[in-house]
Amino acid sequence: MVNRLLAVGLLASAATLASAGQQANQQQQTDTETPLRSSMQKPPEMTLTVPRANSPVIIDGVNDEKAWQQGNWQLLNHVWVGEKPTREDFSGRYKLVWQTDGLYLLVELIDDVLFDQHANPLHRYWDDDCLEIFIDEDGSGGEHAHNFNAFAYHIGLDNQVADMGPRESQDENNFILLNHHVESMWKRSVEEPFKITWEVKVLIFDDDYDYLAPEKVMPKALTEGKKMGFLLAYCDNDGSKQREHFIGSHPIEPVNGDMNLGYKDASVFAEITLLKGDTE
Ligand SMILES: [Ca+2]
Ligand SMILES: [Ca+2]
Ligand SMILES: [Ca+2]
Ligand SMILES: [Ca+2]
Repeated sequence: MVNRLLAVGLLASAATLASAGQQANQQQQTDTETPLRSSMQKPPEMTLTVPRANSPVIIDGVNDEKAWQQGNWQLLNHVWVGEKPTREDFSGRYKLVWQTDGLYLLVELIDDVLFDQHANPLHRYWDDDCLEIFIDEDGSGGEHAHNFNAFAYHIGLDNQVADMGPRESQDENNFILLNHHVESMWKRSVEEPFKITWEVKVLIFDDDYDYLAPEKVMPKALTEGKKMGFLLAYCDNDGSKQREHFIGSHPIEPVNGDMNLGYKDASVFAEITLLKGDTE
């Protein structure tokens, strides 16, 4: 920009220079404002587009639907807690598609040991193997530990779904089950026994969700162009007291060395944008 202005200055009269300077100034304002508005200040690595499924998805742990040929695989490879696992210990990838009635997720992962040390689905669910899906319906970001500004759905190996609820909720730690928000099924492979195919349908609820009167709250209908906050992660434990790895879909900027922020701060979520179906 400076070089361009210098070149313009050498060639132009004083009056033309003043005019060019005003134009450059206006251009600069436009350049800085437009990307902020369209991407909600998320850098490219924190954004993802999601195609509309062109055919139905059956949640059965089998990825044979045509819809799963849409979109691109995304890696689950950002270490938030613990050491980087070997490929055999944990590796994973995922795809997203959407329909009016919800967000659909296909996860393929390898985990060498499935471990469910706490039978109670509300007791230290993050220290058992679990798939974790973070949703912020309006992409607002912000604190969400004890409110429904955003959700952190922990899907246990028994397919039950736990999250932190409001401070007055039933459990002393305010943990609640939100099983009706998520339909989920996973299956292991005969050919590759440590490989798991996990299919999930997530109903999208906004911050008006009322856990005391769930039958009164309808999930949101999804529409083209909608933007939401999203992260995916896997808590891998193969037999330890606490989870050994927490591996996420996107990088998280550490605060005092801590990257385990998704369960309480939706501002660290990535941004997904719902698009029309593939145009092939
Ligand atoms: Ca299926
Ligand atoms: Ca493992
Ligand atoms: Ca929100
Ligand atoms: Ca495991």
